[in-house]
Amino acid sequence: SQVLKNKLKEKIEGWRPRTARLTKEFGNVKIDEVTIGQVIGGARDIKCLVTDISYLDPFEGIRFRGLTIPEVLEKLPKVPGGEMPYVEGFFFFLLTGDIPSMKDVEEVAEEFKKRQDVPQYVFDMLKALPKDSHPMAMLSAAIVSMQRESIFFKEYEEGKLHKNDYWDPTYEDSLNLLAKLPRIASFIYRWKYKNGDIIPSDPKLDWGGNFAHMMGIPKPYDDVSRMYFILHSDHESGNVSAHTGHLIASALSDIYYSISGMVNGLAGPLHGLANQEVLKWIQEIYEKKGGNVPTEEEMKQFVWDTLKSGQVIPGFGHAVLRKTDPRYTAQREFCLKHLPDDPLFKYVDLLYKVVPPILLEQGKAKNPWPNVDAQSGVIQWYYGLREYDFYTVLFAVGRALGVCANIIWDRGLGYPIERPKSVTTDMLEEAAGIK
Ligand code: CMX
Repeated sequence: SQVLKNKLKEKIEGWRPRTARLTKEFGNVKIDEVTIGQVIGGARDIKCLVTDISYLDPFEGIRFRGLTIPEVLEKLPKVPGGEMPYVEGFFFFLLTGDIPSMKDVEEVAEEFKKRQDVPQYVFDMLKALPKDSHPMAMLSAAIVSMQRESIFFKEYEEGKLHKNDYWDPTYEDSLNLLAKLPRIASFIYRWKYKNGDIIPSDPKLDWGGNFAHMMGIPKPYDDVSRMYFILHSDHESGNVSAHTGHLIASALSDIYYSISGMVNGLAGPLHGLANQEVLKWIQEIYEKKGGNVPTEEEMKQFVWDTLKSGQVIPGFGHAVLRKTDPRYTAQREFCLKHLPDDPLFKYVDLLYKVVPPILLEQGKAKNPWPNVDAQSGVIQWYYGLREYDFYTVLFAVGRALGVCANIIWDRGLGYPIERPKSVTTDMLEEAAGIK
């Protein structure tokens, strides 16, 4: 079906004059200035990227195509019998900015189903890796191993592609890759942790539902998966994973190279891996307390001990957000509804109470509030997914939706290769007037 592709074509062509006019007529208009602190400090807050897929307000949190998380969860077509929207419909929405009809959703779901078969060599390659390889390394390797499937790469090599059409094979590559991710991720899980007992795909199911099925986890894990993938999809373009994907793609490397690189960035403990770190950290208290929920005083002591040993409190703080992450809140609401009495949820709830005042008292973190990672592992644990090394793979599958959407639009609008400028320490000292 061409419904999504035709709509996307219309949207991209309609948008191009806006981007072209801004560059041609207003290219010298200043929107920011850069300080020495920002240059040394990881380019924090410098406005130098553009995306229309999502926007992160420091106080309100993320909006996808203008909608808040509660609005997205409410407005998008839901899977019959479930509480959560179709991931397929959400992807349509990310790409076009329009709420899809049920018919649109079904057509995208059909596209994904047609493209879901994973080449055998991917599984062979994964099986050849040592079993103690980190699942994120396995995922990244699986994705890059499929680079030979890239339609963009082939068409570019053949010299057939006009710049205005770059987005088209990028779209095809994205759909081909996204369709396969539930299969690859669940294979890694079952191969690594369930003695290679692989569950075949069920062609009747939607993308999120089929993932839950292939993981071997019963309902309502299908809804947990859909929610998880939607919440983790995009967080504008400056975070490490999205930025890495965009940067690699800006060299016209194809989707397989770009998304594999995106996965590698997400695998760091300050970024996606934090959700695994949260679980590991909570488990430590859990074991110390023999499974009992600690008192508020005990929990405070544990938080201070972690800080005093020079470690960060995983799941708290954010480079942009200055308020509780709405992705945290959405998952908290899910927990309050489905697992209010779960002991780990009680831990997380207690942390929500004790950590922010401590981080404020310590006075270092600019944002003392919890981020998405503080809550997500608890839900996975509750539904039986206890191999927390795997959690960041779930994040990556979700994040691939947003990063693919961004890369398709980058190509559609003809954004150039990215190349910020460096300076030397001498130059900064000169600018500061101390040299
Ligand atoms: N615990 C302890 N210290 C923290 C902290 C936390 N949760 N968050 C920030 N700080 C410290 C920083 O380490 C930094 O200390 P130094 O001055 O000694 O280097 C200081 O506070 C200032 O940092 P910041 O400007 O508030 O935060 P950054 O923008 O540099 O970093 C982040 C943001 C997320 C990396 C940081 O808050 C952190 O390490 N949090 C814990 C890890 C985590 O949860 N990451 C996941 C984020 C969401 C995601 O991407 O998945």
